[in-house]
Amino acid sequence: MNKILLLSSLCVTCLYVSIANAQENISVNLDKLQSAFNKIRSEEFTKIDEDKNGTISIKEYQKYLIQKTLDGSEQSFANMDADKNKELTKDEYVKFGEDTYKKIHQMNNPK
Ligand SMILES: [Ca+2]
Ligand SMILES: [Ca+2]
Repeated sequence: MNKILLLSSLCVTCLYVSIANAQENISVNLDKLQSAFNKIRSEEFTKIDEDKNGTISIKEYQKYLIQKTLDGSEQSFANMDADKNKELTKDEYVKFGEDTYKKIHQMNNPK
């Protein structure tokens, strides 16, 4: 009986240690993620600040967003253009919406 109790308490201790290690790892990974994100934002700021005066004007910000939107539109257009003929048919356009909806639904309802 004592052996069972000792074994049980060892298992519980192992479980607590595992959880503590997992939480520490998550915390470390979040710190790394935050650090990487800050680096990206900092580099992005430097890119947006075209005249290099240390601040972003509304014009600089709008120009950056327009370019980013244009770049993104090329990628989303290519994703929708199933036969890659540089034209979207109504079917391609509608089907892409259906496929996207199905993917989102599957992600939110994993089996
Ligand atoms: Ca500026
Ligand atoms: Ca097409």
